[in-house]
Amino acid sequence: MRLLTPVSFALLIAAALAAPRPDDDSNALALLDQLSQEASDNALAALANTTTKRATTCTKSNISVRKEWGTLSAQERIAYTNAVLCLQGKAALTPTSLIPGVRSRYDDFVGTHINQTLNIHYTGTFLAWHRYFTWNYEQALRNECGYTGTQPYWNWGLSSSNTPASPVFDGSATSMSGNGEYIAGRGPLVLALESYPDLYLPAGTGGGCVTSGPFKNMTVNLGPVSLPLNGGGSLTGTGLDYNPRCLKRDIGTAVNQLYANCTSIVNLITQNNDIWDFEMVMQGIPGSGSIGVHGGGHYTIAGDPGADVFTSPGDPAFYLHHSMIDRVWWIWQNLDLANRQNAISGTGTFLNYPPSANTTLDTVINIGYAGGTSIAMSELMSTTEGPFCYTYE
Ligand SMILES: *[C@@H]1O[C@H](CO)[C@@H](O)[C@H](O)[C@H]1NC(C)=O
Ligand SMILES: *[C@@H]1O[C@H](CO)[C@@H](O)[C@H](O)[C@H]1NC(C)=O
Ligand SMILES: *[C@@H]1O[C@H](CO)[C@@H](O)[C@H](O)[C@H]1NC(C)=O
Ligand SMILES: *[C@@H]1O[C@H](CO)[C@@H](O)[C@H](O)[C@H]1NC(C)=O
Ligand SMILES: *[C@@H]1O[C@H](CO)[C@@H](O)[C@H](O)[C@H]1NC(C)=O
Ligand SMILES: *[C@@H]1O[C@H](CO)[C@@H](O)[C@H](O)[C@H]1NC(C)=O
Ligand SMILES: [Cu+2]
Repeated sequence: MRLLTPVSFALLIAAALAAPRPDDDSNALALLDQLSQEASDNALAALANTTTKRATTCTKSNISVRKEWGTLSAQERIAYTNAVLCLQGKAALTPTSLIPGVRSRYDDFVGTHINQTLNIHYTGTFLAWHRYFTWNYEQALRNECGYTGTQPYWNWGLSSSNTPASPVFDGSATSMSGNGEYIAGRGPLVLALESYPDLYLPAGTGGGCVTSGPFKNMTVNLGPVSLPLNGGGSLTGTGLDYNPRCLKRDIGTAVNQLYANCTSIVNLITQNNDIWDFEMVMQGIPGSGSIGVHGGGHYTIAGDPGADVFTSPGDPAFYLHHSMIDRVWWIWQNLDLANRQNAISGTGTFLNYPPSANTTLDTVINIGYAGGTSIAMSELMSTTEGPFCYTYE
């Protein structure tokens, strides 16, 4: 038997005191596991099917498996955060003549996301672009920082009854760092989207600089570009200028529970047969009052840059969140590969404003200096074809 340290004992008490998971959400957690298992079985069957499989070097014996943060050993988690710190210490590839504020290889990813924000959210490329972006980040950790693991994900449903106690955010040495310092008297986050009513989200229990865990000394260099009202921080022109500041978070259980619980994940997967419905419900249909699981994860982290749609990859937790977004898409696709593998809907601009051409399998995307090459959507639809060779557990 392992002895509990005072810290883990305190966390156990905190977890026990937290609101218990409602029974229906426990059922949804079991259902989500089941859907994921079915998706995994189908993905591996498709990989073994020589009739349909494209020529690729990905095989069942060398496919890599992405795992939930809480299932990784302490050593594996620390190897991951060490690799992220390594990336933050390496020189940027982006010329400062293009993005003056970049100071690290890590910032290449943040800068690219800022630069392309209005062409990669509420667009036909949203899911595939972020799949490619997150994969290239994983590759950079592996190829440039000696990381030998895979990109972990944060299953939001596991933390929805007590987010700050989650192994992702508990502030321990094996977490992705904890909450920001508590700042009293803040109002709700106000999300404003032109011509739609404002959306109010309950403030979290932080608001200030992150004070614990591997990223407590981290400096955020780029952005912010567009923080919600009460989001903390201030604008610096384009967001591409050098603006060093601490990493702020405003983690709270309320947003996690309202928008990214197990039931919301299962409903998203099972109640949306059409790709348009699936990706809109996932991101929150404007005017519906919902921010979807995508917004749910982002605004659970919140803070600066977490609550800024443009600069959000400036918080390292972004990549665990987007790996889960990718996993949910992967589950949805693999439950009906024949109809969903290559399903695309949407255009090249945010909510089609200004109007632009429909995204198709031939649409080419890029992730700038973050890495990779320009690549067609058709290469990004399967996690075992094109550049990819991974699955989820
Ligand atoms: C391979 O895919 C084809 C076409 O979808 C299907 O008819 C066949 O049953 C699959 N084979 C196996 C072994 O699953
Ligand atoms: C997987 O293994 C095959 C041989 O079984 C090899 O040809 C291929 O390069 C490997 N692919 C990856 C992505 O490691
Ligand atoms: C933060 O920086 C201080 C001073 O450089 C250092 O002593 C400390 O170990 C660092 N903490 C972490 C978690 O990196
Ligand atoms: C779970 O999420 C759904 C939809 O996102 C929401 O309607 C429901 O109220 C949430 N459950 C709890 C306990 O907040
Ligand atoms: C773009 O997609 C919409 C929705 O699927 C469709 O109605 C429209 O005809 C498409 N436009 C073109 C030019 O293909
Ligand atoms: C920003 O995006 C534009 C195209 O939208 C591209 O031409 C430019 O190279 C990008 N800049 C960087 C630094 O990626
Ligand atoms: Cu994004």
